[in-house]
Amino acid sequence: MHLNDPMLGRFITVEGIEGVGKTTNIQFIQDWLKNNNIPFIQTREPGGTELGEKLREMLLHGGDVCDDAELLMMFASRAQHLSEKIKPALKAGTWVICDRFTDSTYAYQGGGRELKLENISQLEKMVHAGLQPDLTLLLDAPVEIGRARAAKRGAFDRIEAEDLAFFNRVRNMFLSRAKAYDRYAVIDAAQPLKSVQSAIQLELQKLMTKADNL
Ligand code: T5A
Repeated sequence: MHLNDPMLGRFITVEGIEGVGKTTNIQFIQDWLKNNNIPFIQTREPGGTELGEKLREMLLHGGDVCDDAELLMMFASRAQHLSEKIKPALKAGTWVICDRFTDSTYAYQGGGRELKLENISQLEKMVHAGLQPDLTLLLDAPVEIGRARAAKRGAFDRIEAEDLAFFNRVRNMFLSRAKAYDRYAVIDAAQPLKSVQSAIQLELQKLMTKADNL
């Protein structure tokens, strides 16, 4: 929706299974935006606000959280995030780079946990009807590669501790959404980092050109 309004900032989300390089490449995206004098904020989900970060801690490092509670906590964090941070930034013409957004909910709670997609879709409509990312960079790699990279970082959190079948369902859901929505760019994250970053840079340039031509 933002590409129709040149006064608004662009909304970029970065998605993918654990360990595919989201954190690493968000640093690259920030450097690219700085070099192009584009004002931006960088944020993440779950989290991004005081309430969101508390929910994140409970979601990733708390005790038992049932699947429906997990879904609702993701959207509670998102509602606060949109109201407090994302929407005000976009309105001020600031670009927003977000590490994960609603596509992760479809992938993890819909694909991984196998919760009903229509429930996720209803919550999506309630929390951000009419607002979608302008560009979603899906960093895609086989689960074994992502897991091996993530494992180097140390102990797994509550969600990371799920099995390979869970993460294969997550990955497949991301890929099927990428086929359905034009805003997605699928980047082969199994490549060496330099090639991944060249592909990301191409997508950022396309987005900037579209914005300039409005
Ligand atoms: N979640 C989130 C839901 O279930 N539902 C939701 O709605 C939302 C929003 C959040 C968790 O919450 C879940 C999903 C997650 O389980 P997170 O903070 O997003 O977690 O963390 P992770 O996905 O776990 O992020 P990671 O830090 O594990 O992975 P990254 O950021 O993708 O990977 P990164 O950049 O740290 O890289 C990992 C290692 O690989 C190397 C890096 O140097 C690093 O060592 N690397 C490469 N090596 C070789 N070649 C490349 N191309 C490389 N790219 C990176």
